[in-house]
Amino acid sequence: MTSHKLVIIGTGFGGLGLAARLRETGIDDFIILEKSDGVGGTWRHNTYPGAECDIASSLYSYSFAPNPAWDFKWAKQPQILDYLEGFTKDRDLYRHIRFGATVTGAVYDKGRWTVTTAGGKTYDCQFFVSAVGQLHHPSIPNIKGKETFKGPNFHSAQWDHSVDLTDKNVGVIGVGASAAQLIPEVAKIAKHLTVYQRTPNWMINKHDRPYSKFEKWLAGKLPFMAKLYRGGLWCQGEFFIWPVIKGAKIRGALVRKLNALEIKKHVKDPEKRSKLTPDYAVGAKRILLSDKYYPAIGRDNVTLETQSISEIKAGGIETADDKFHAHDVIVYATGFFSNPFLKNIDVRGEAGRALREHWKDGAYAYLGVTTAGFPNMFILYGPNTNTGHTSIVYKLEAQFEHILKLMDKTGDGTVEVNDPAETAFNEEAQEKLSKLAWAKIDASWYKDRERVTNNWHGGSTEFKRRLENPIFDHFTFSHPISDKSTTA
Ligand code: N01
Repeated sequence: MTSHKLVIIGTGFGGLGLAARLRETGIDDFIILEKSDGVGGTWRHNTYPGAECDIASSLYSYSFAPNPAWDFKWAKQPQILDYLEGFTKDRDLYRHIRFGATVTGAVYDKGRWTVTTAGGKTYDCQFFVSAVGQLHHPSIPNIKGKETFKGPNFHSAQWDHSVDLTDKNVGVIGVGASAAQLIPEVAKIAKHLTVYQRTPNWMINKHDRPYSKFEKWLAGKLPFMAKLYRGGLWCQGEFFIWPVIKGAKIRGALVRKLNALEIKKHVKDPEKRSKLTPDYAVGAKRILLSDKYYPAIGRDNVTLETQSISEIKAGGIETADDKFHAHDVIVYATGFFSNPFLKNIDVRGEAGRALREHWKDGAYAYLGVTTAGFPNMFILYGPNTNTGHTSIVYKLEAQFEHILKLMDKTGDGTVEVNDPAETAFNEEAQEKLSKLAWAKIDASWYKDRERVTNNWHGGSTEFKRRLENPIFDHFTFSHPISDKSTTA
């Protein structure tokens, strides 16, 4: 067993960014446990055709590591992975990472955490940080007969690149953000593509384009211009999409109008058009951005099937109207287990309390980062920190500063959020969330049963302000030498 100041799980944007900030503040005694064989997290695993970001890359990147070389406004997955790999190298983080280390448990006892991996290795640390993200475990629905299908079948996040879809009959189940990116690519080469849609999405144009050489030069030579541009992208999310989620009537109507115009422009078949139009509040599910989805659905070789799937058979899919759709390949674009958080990791806090028991009615945490009963544990991109309108990387940076400030105040001791402060925060968050579009739909990956467990209740300015200015009175700091506690 080795001992460290921190053990972090995960090398996505969260784990790598915190690691870089730790080093900048002079903390070098940490390791990052990564179950994969390389860095990047979701940007390593999601390699499906068409994978790219749906938040513009100048904003979906670290403010302290701008990249003037983005080829497109919304970078493609390989370039985002390159960015993260380059960042890891530039910041000399590789020596901190232990690859092939799947964390299975973490136990707190008397001011220290013991973190265990599937290989049986243990690591002792003062601070335990989860940076495993919210969209990590692919979800394949338990559809009757799915194991009987004879052809290749895989999840969008586990794309089998050995399978050539050219001239094949393909079925894609799901129409979320991943499906919206992969369907146009599959439609181009498949003989026939059947898209199984349960709930349509509100979708608007991305207006993607490559950056010119001059723009890249400008971003590299005049960082001030690049910052201004980043600020402009941030404003679009904050002042156009966020009000829609809050229920702004005119902006909501504009999204509906833009959506209807795009469907009309690209889809000639009236039946397909009506199937594509959502009947729920704009913003209740993620508003998707795509220039390519409706043109793909409008193609003659694409069927939009809205009958529910009753059974998967050896040669294809049967729908509730007893129709059989023959398929050579089935793709599950069916999303992720966003709940429970920290799935498959047995986390035990004070007195052996299990995190999964603590969160049995749905995950919550004070400002999304700390939870009572689990001292010296920090969660990056934890409960109620997601967003439907801006960059997660922007929000992660505020979480890094929150953690660094708490660590600084803690010194060699322990820090734990006070239960009343956490309860008050959760009540405030749930009260505000109940008025937003996300609460106005029965199910989405943002929710665990009735509660919106994944998303933040306000704008990102408020998030940044609250996270970066921790109220120390909301925490109990214990100091090992005097063994005295300071509380509010
Ligand atoms: O997953 P989803 P995703 N039968 O949960 C359907 C991020 N992301 O991987 O809506 C039939 O959104 C399900 O139907 P319904 C982004 O934050 C980012 O696409 O539940 N269908 C839905 O259509 C995004 O929000 C990027 O009725 C079934 C689909 O599967 C998040 O990841 C790119 C079904 C799942 O959609 C998740 O997106 C991609 C069943 N039994 C993703 N079960 C970026 O660009 C599920 N479905 C940054």
